Amino acid sequence: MAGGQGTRLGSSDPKGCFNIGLPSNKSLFQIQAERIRRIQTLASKKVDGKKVVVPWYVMTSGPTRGPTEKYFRDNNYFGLEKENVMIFEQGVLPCISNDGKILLESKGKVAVAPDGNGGLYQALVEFNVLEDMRSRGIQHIHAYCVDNCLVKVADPVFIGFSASKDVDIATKVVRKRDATEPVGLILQKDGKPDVVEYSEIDKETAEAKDPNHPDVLKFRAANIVNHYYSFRYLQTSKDFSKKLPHHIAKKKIPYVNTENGETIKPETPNGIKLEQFVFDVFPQMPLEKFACMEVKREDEFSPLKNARGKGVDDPDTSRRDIMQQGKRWVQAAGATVGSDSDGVEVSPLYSYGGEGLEALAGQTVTTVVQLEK
Ligand code: UD2
Repeated sequence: MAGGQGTRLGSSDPKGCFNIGLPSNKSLFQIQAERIRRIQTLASKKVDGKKVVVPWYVMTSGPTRGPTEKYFRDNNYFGLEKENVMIFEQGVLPCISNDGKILLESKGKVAVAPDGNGGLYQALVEFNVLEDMRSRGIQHIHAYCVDNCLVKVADPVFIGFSASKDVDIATKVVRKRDATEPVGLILQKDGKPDVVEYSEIDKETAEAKDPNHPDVLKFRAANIVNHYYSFRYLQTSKDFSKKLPHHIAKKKIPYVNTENGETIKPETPNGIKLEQFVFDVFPQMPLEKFACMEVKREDEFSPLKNARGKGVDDPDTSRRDIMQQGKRWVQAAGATVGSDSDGVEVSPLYSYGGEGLEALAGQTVTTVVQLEK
């Protein structure tokens, strides 16, 4: 899911193109592409060296589609085969004024905005992505948030866990950092799995402690936009893609002054944008067809939400988390890392999850090291 606009990040480029400042200067898209290449290599070893393809479907929105397609072309799909990377586009919804009128962006043009990451399901139908999956015999799909630099793309553990339980939807969660962390919360509501988004939860619910464990939050299963779908379920998208609820976000929306045709850029929110949320399909699931897997934040979740300097969920925390993970991996393989080193960048082409680093045993890694080959 790469249709979000990096407004909070302060960048006009698609988030996947963002360079978080690693020694290699790799962008989020490149890191994810190389993780796919590595997982193809690891899977191939399991089938006597036969070629394995993990196709990559990249959902963009109006503003991000062109720049994303160009970025992939200019970088030769980061070593992936072009025919296995499909870039598609989600839909839009009209922007509405505070008094309930559809806003015009200019004379004759309705102001619209991307329809939220829940627009995924309709986009899969519109762009025949489901047909492509069917033609490839795909049975298991991993959907994830582009801005999480630690994301284990096509994670065999998560997919294997979900397939072994024969569920239709599964979601990865991490322990919520604190009551104010801007994340959705996976919970059970009226006997069904559900998610309450951070923008729609009240303070006391967010702060409530678990009655049996007073030292932890009652609602602590933090959503990290990391979902598994069975193809068996996802192929039914057309049945529900237009039935998802709409969530509102109060926004400053440029609109036309119908007197003189000029576009006005408001200083304060003058209307709402409508968004669908990708997890709003969860309540469709009977509990026995839904699974939730808690994973370690330090190894799986470091979202890029804020501009540099914020100190949380920003480019520096993304870089830090990748370098520290690489350091843990090489130390686990038996290498010594110099105390003055701020970490080790291990290329995904070299290791997907810390495996294959045995050759480093007994070696000393003194500074920032980029293990590429
Ligand atoms: C999302 C989750 C929130 C929590 C948080 C963790 C949803 C609805 N909310 O909140 O529960 O997990 O992330 O980081 O999932 N996107 C699109 N099209 C759109 C809007 C968003 O593709 O129209 C993508 C976006 O590129 C990103 C993901 O969806 O990959 C999450 O979007 P966001 O970062 O705007 O969502 P956020 O942080 O408000």
